[in-house]
Order: sequence, then C-alpha cells, then structure tokens
Amino acid sequence: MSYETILVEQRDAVTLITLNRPQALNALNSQVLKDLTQAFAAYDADPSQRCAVLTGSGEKAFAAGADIKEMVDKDAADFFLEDFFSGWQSGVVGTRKPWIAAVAGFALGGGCELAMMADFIIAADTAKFGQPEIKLGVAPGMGGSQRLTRAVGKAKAMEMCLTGRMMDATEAERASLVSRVVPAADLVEEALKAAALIASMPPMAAMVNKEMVNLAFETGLAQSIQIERRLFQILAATEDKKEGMTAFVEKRPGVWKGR
Ligand code: CO8
Repeated sequence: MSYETILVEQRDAVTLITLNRPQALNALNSQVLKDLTQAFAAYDADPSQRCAVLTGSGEKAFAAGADIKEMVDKDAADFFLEDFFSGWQSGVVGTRKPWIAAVAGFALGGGCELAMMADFIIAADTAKFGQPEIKLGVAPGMGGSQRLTRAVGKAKAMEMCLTGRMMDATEAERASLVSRVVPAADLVEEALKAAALIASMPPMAAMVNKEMVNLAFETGLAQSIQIERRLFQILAATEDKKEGMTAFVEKRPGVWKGR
C-alpha cells in the first residue's frame, strides 16, 4: 500500500512508520490521520508483524502539531461536525498490538499528543515536548491535557499547558514522559531494537500486557486489578503459555504460535 504523508516499511516482524511532511515539520493534517489509520490497521491485521515504531522524517521534528494552516479557517461547527480529533482515538490509540514512538526534535501540540498515544516513547537527546496550543487561543484537543498530566503530574503539565514551555529530553526522562533518552543518531536503530525484542515475545501475551498497563490509566484500582486477573487467566489458556513455561523448565527458548 502507498501513502501520501507517511512511509511504511517492514523490518522482519517490525513495522517502521515515518511521518513524512518534513517541509511542514510533519504537521498532522487530515491526510496524515487517514494514512496513519490505514497503516496502523494494516499493521494490526498482519500476523507477521509484532511491533511497530512511529518516528518523524528529518532531524528537526517528530511532529510540530496539528496542521495550523488546515485549522485556521475552521469554526466550532466545523470542528464539531468533522470530529477530527476523535479519529486519532479510534485510528491510532485503538491499535491492539504494541508500538513505540521514537521522538527527535519537536513534539508539540498534536505531535506531543500523538507521541503520548504510543505504548512508550524513546526520545533522542534533541527531543522537545510541549503543549503550546494556548498561544493559538486554544487547548490540547487530542488527549494531551489528560495524558500529559497522568504522565508527568499536575505541576509540570499545568505549567506546560498554561505557558507553552517546552520540556527537553533530560527533563522528559526525569519526569517519566519517556522511557529513555538516546543520542539522536541512534534513535531509530535503538527503537527498532526495542521493537524487535518485543516482537520476539509471545504475541498474544504482548497484546494483553499492553492492555493491562493501559488499564491503569483508564479505570479505578479495584476494577483494573480484577480485569488484570481475568486477562491473566485468559493468557493461561493459550498454547504459548504452555510452551513458555515448558521451555523454561526444559531450559530452551520458547517457540511461539501466537495463540
Ligand atoms: N502546522 C502547520 N505548519 C507548520 C506547523 C504546524 N503545526 N509547524 C510548523 N509548520 C510549518 C511552518 O509554517 C513552516 O512552513 P513555511 O516554510 O511554509 O512557512 C515550516 O513548518 C517550518 O517551520 P518554521 O519556519 O516555523 O520553523 P522554526 O524552526 O522557525 O520553528 C517551531 C519551529 C517552533 C516548531 C514552529 O514551527 C512552531 O511554533 N510551530 C507551531 C507549533 C504549534 O503551535 N503546535 C501546536 C498546533 S495546535 C495543535 O496541535 C493541537 C490542536 C488542538 C486545536 C483545537 C482547536 C479547537
């Protein structure tokens, strides 16, 4: 499949998706949403693919936000009727298999929100995260105020949303927004390595582990612990559970069936 605004390639069991509008610092317009929705759906549906990496083309930006030029003439009714921002929830967050955001340069506004939709973020030492929407007279519209606050806490999230201040990679790691920081030149290779490790795991267990961790952000503790227990019990019925535990006992690597 070919796309207008992204590049997609498969490296063994890992899908690498690259936002490819460098002239607009990979700003997210409706075509990017359409392309990403299709690419993530294709990744989810392809049994040969077990982890994905999303990154930005060029060194300057992961994505500098929703496309301001596309939004400048829209009014409230346009935003409501087109419901543009909801597509990211179903088309990107709804991906069931794991994926990693590899962020170099600016991840601002919708770009920061897109990175936070990933299962985790690996940042280059050049990364800068921010929610500068207030400077445009608006506010985050793709989950940023909620995901940022859950990730870094109220004080930093509030300061970033109210002032538009950017967080650099060192601060982002300290604040737990990203899992780790690597030199910019190694970013994609490091993210692909992490993805390959995830891809080597039993695939259904990877999907369930992702669902479990995400539960912590979506439900109360008692309910999420109960759901965790049920998901564990479902995994216990898989062939890969039998294989994984037998392989451990027999001191050999597991061979996964994905069910
Ligand atoms: N949208 C469209 N084009 C963009 C965007 C963007 N978000 N960001 C950069 N570009 C374009 C520039 O217009 C420029 O294009 P051109 O050369 O044709 O003029 C090109 O990318 C390069 O950008 P700059 O020349 O500005 O590069 P600088 O190095 O000088 O600055 C910055 C880099 C600091 C990243 C700067 O480009 C910037 O501030 N960009 C905007 C960042 C921003 O405000 N992002 C948030 C957007 S809003 C959003 O994401 C949430 C939407 C919620 C809205 C809800 C509405 C109801």
